[in-house]
Amino acid sequence: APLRVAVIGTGKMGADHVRRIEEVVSGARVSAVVDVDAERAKAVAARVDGCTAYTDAATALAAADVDAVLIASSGPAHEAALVAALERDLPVLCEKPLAPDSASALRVLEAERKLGHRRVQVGFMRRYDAEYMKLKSLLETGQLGRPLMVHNRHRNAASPPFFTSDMLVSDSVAHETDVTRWLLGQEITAVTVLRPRPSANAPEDLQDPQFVVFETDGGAVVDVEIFVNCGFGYQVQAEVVCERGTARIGDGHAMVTNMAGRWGGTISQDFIDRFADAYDRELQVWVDATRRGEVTGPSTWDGYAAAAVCEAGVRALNEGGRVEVELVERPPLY
Ligand code: NAD
Ligand code: ISE
Repeated sequence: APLRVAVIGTGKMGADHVRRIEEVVSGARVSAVVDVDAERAKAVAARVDGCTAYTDAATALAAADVDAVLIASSGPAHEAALVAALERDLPVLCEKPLAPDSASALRVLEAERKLGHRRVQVGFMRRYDAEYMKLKSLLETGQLGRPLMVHNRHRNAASPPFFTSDMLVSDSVAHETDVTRWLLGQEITAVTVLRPRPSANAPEDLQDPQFVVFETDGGAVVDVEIFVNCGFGYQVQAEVVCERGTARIGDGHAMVTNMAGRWGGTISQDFIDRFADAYDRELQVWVDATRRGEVTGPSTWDGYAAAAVCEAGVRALNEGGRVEVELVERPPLY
């Protein structure tokens, strides 16, 4: 029987994940949707056969026809939904960030540790992007030697109205914290944030762009250009510089056209388009693992580590200088 999923949060990501489960992923269907905005939940439920709309997550998770949970509400709402799901021992796919701060992430970690087995996968979907997967495989062969540096560029066409300077780090660079830890297999130990003079095209008072530097416990140095009002499109690039060579992804040259004395191509305009395949693969892998009774992918530990790095990053942004990352001891469960 298909996995019956409750989707919590039916905004931009939640609604897209409902469509994905119904139309793309095999072995699952959406049996419940939850949103504090009742009308929004009802509108999404109306598009799916046998789907009930709720306004309260705990009520939905108590329903008899819910086997698993996908959390796509706003970051600050994640902890309550995660704890409610863990109390019922339900498998969870939780959109990034796991939690908005490290204390909140630690409470989730503690709830899962008490349960005694992993139940949570965090939605760091870049691990399922074909280009990032290729890059990771190449690094694992060892052909390039030891990674010394990573250069990342993370550009959004425009930031949403609620975006703050802190969110460039906590919401956007959150992805590069996970990419760094996953690609290098190292923890991030310190963060520094430089603040170029803001773009005239950024909303007033938004520190955009920013230049973030990570140091790792393996001695690597990683930089991230985060620019969320670049205007021209959505671009995510990564170049790993190793002892014997370099590898770069994200140039987006799927098709190059030649016309009228020029060559060129198009640029994605948002993450829904750029990472469509990654989200599809992420959900299919989650559904398949869940049906086998397994938990794979980015863990609660990965979500906690990202939260701790982002917290240090926000401090570095606001206080200046280099801020060290303090992690608790890694529990044996992870
Ligand atoms: P959104 O604002 O469009 O949607 C969030 C929805 O959650 C809203 O409909 C809101 O009413 C609802 N909500 C808020 N609190 C709730 C609660 N307590 N219970 C139920 N519903 C609640 O935001 P979004 O862009 O869809 O982002 C949702 C999540 O996805 C965030 O965690 C965000 O960081 C993440 N996200 C991930 C990616 C990615 O690339 N992986 C991209 C964008 C957003
Ligand atoms: C958003 O929440 C995401 O997760 C996107 O992947 C990222 O590019 C964007 O900057 C974030 O705000």
